[in-house]
Amino acid sequence: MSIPLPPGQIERPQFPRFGLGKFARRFPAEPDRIRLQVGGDVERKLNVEALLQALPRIEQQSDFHCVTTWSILGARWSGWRFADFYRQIVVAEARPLAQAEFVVLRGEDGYCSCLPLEDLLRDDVMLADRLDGHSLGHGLGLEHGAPLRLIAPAHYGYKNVKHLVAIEFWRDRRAYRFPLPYPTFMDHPRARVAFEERGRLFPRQILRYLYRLIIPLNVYVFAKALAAHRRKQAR
Ligand SMILES: Nc1nc2c(c(=O)[nH]1)N[C@H]1C(S)=C(S)[C@@H](COP(=O)(O)O)O[C@H]1N2
Ligand SMILES: [Mo]
Repeated sequence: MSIPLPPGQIERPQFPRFGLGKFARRFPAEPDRIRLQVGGDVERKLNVEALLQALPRIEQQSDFHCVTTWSILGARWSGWRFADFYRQIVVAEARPLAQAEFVVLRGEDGYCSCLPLEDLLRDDVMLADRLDGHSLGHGLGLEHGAPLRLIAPAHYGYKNVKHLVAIEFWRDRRAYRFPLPYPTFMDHPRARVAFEERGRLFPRQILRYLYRLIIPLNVYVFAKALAAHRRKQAR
């Protein structure tokens, strides 16, 4: 049985390390150790790694769609459901202010993205610390976001922040800008795959075409940076 891919997507057999070029050479200092801060418009800012470990673990198989048009089918993630994290840790312990529903997610490499809280509370959104069946050992691996990443399968890859270190709940968008020097048209507020919300301003057909061209170079740059990092670590 083959399920049709979302509009404009093409299946890719191997899961590449990918992202914005600026972040290709940045790696987490301690890829085995989760450190996650909850902040923003909350009554109490908290480090939540111990609380996270106490939540029920879940596993899920889901497809992953990069805005540049490559898709990986059936990746097996494990970790914690975002909704459990939100209700049992954020609401109970950090206590967000009323309407603090604009969520900013930050990676240790300086990358960040945002999503409305409503989108993050879907059943298939998770904080993943493992990707199995991909010969990566136990963790996510440096390429796929160790020690912790967001998985939001209904949204393009660029909302699925890797190397997560902070999640902030804000009442407005002021605290957020898509990482410089990248233009904000690249960042759709929701970026839903099913609606092909690739970006802003430009027609999706144009973005499909332009983004597709950059895949090979991007995959190369990210793989090369990882190899260099591994050589440095081995010395
Ligand atoms: N911290 C961080 N998260 C990131 C990125 C990044 O550069 N840094 N790139 C995003 C993009 S554009 C994609 S497609 C996915 C790629 O995830 P992968 O490297 O596991 O394929 O990560 C997203 N999350
Ligand atoms: Mo992407």
